[in-house]
Amino acid sequence: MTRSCPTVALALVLLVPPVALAEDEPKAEMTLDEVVIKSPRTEPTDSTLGASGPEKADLAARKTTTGDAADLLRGVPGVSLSGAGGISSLPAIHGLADDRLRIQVDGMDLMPACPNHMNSPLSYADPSRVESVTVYSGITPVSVGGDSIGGSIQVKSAPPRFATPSEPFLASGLLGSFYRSNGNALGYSLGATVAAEWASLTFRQSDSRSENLRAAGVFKPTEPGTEGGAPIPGNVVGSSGYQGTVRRSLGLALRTQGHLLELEAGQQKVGFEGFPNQRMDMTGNENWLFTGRYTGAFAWGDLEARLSYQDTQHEMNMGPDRYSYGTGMPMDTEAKTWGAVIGANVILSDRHTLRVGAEYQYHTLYDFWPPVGGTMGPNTFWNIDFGERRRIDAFAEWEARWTDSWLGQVGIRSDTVMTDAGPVQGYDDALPAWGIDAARFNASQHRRTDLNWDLAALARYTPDPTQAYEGGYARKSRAPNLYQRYPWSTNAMAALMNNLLGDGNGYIGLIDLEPEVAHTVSVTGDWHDAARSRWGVKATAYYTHVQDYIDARRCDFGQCSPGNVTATDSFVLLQYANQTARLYGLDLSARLVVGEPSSWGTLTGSLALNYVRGDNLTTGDGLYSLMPPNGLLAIAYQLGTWTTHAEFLAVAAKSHISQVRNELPTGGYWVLNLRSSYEWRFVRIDVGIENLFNRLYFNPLGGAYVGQGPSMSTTGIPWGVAVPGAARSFNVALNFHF
Ligand SMILES: [Cu+2]
Repeated sequence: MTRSCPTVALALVLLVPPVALAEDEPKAEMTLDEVVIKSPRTEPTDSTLGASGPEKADLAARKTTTGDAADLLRGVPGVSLSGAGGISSLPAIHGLADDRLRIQVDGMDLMPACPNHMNSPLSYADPSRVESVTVYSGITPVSVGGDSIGGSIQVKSAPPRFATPSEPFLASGLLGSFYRSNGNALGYSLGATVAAEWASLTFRQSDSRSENLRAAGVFKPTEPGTEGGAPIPGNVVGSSGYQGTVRRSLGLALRTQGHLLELEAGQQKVGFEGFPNQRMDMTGNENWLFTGRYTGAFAWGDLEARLSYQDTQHEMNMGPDRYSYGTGMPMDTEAKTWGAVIGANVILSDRHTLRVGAEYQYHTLYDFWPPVGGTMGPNTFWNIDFGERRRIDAFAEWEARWTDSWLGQVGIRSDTVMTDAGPVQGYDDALPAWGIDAARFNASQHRRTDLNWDLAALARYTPDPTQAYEGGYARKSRAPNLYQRYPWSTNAMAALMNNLLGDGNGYIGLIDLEPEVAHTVSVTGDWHDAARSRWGVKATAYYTHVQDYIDARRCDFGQCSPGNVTATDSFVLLQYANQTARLYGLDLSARLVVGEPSSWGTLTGSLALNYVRGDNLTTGDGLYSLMPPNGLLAIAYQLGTWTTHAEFLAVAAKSHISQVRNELPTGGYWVLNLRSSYEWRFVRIDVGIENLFNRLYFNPLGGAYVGQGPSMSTTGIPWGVAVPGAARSFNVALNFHF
């Protein structure tokens, strides 16, 4: 396969201006390791101040004690996490979440396949494998954006390890385990690598499980979750446990001078994952992922090509904390996604780089609910039958280092997205509850093609080594997903099962939805000492105007009642709608190191403050699920390989809410976390206490609590209870590597 790749490279060489080849060879003396491992020009990370990520020490500590890869983003300026299942939190950047962001795991765009987006892209990432997380929260370069209106998140595993001439055979392994007292959560990870100088074979596996989490106080009545079952205590978060979440992968990497080929087969399985803010639980998920990736370094620059295939079988039903109604309610989803990406960084000269690329993605989805009898039979209910989403992208981005202090970057990108879905049927189309909506949907045209384009332009001024300023403008667009266009039933039960937001409401799709188009201006200032080792302050201000923002309106047609339109204190049925929105805000982060790395150790203080505001300009409503003003103050003490952290998080009350959704306000709170780690040569031990003072609080992005009881009707579960944060937890992790 290595032989065929130069052909692709050659084709690309022919497309680029001859100046690229006429240049002398700036990379010729670069060693192989530098080329394949660091790939310094593959990503524009160092080109934008808007890119950030967790501190290395934070990442190392977090990844050992969690089964949820999204946890690794905690504390990154501008990022907040929406609660969902135990291993599937959804990140938001500057108030934009889910598939408004481009989230890539090892360069792949993994597709969720579920009417609740339970199997989110990051739920497939094994946190113990993650080596780096890059968050593009400012002006996102078009080379890392596309089909999104918010920022981009890139989660990456460690690059393959090879032997060296001095040590021609390499074998390494790792074994780790963690325990969290809240939920009795337990997890392990293991891995082994054998490698020669030219080949490397790696196996990784991890597994985690947790019982239901406890809140730090009573937040709802003590009642049985299921018919005649044992009462669920008032402080226990129903449907928050998970088990059997296995992730395993086998990867082979081959290299020759300047060329790297990586092949990987990965499987993710979930036995059960509860969702306290959804009306069902994931009772099974099996995801297979096959990928091939080629990276090559040439005299003219570097080239990357990727192929991927994702196959998902997803099952939902009522978990043990919910009414089963005697029959349960199976809901199945089958999806396949093919992806191909090719991209090149062409070094035009010492100061000019051109990035070009093309992407193709084809996603198919079948979402069907087998019959259970009564009015929910005798046929299978088709929520989405043969849903298709096809995306074809191309981009070009030019980066110029005009002088040592001025950098400019401009990029343009075209995204064409086609979506379609086949005809549907209800459980029994002879019944008006199913037949009328199905006939209406089947009579309409389902195919839509969106011609989207993005533009990003930014400039950076670095007057001296202690300060830098960056500003820019981006136009970004995103086509609706299949679950925003095609769910068709106005029956309350069916609509309640279609919910991407965790607000407990029901949603009906709208085929005529237009793509969202966001216009963002953002400025960043970065001040620090010349070596970036003692102190730093970074501030980003942003303003985004979104045309055709996909918000929602109350359903006033089909089976929706007049009361649904006016209700202010109940769950409601909604239909997606294009409206105009605006978001703006400020991120501020600061860092100060006190003391020399000497026998007394070093003390580091850091502070992150986030503010975001979002308004629907069409209706005057607030946008859903925006984090109220919040701050994180952290103090770290490091002595040799012993590090101790104290983390103080303060969050203001959430009062600016989405009224159309009857979103719940939440109160202000603070939480203190402590953690410590020590590393010997082969061993690392982490201990921590989260929520040290055992404070009862409600995550403003936790959604509505519908984790127990009769969840299949709008009124079955009391409205007005938010999902609480976790009570105090003692955590410990032990990791060996050799
Ligand atoms: Cu699901």
